[in-house]
Amino acid sequence: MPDTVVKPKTRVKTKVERPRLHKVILINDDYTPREFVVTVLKGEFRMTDDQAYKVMLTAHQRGVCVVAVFTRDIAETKATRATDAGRAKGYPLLFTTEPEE
Ligand code: TYC
Repeated sequence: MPDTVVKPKTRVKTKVERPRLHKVILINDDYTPREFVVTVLKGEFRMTDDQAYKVMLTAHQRGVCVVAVFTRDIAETKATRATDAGRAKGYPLLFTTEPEE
């Protein structure tokens, strides 16, 4: 009689987690012109005039404002590009990133 063949009952359970999102944060300073901040926000973050103005004003009044959330790579790329746009004009405009809780 042939041996009983026991088939393994192991199942592979694939677990996919959403990538953590990262905030892009606009930091206020005393030198960058308001209008320039608005222009950068519109160009890099595809905001309307209204949205960009509100974000700029919030950073101006409170010190910082969350601009948007993205996956880490995109958040870092956009923050760098937006910061570089200010530096190219000699402004201390600064965008940083931070992981969402
Ligand atoms: N505080 C700047 C000014 O008065 C304007 C400004 C707003 C700069 C927001 C940076 O993130 C900023 N000209």
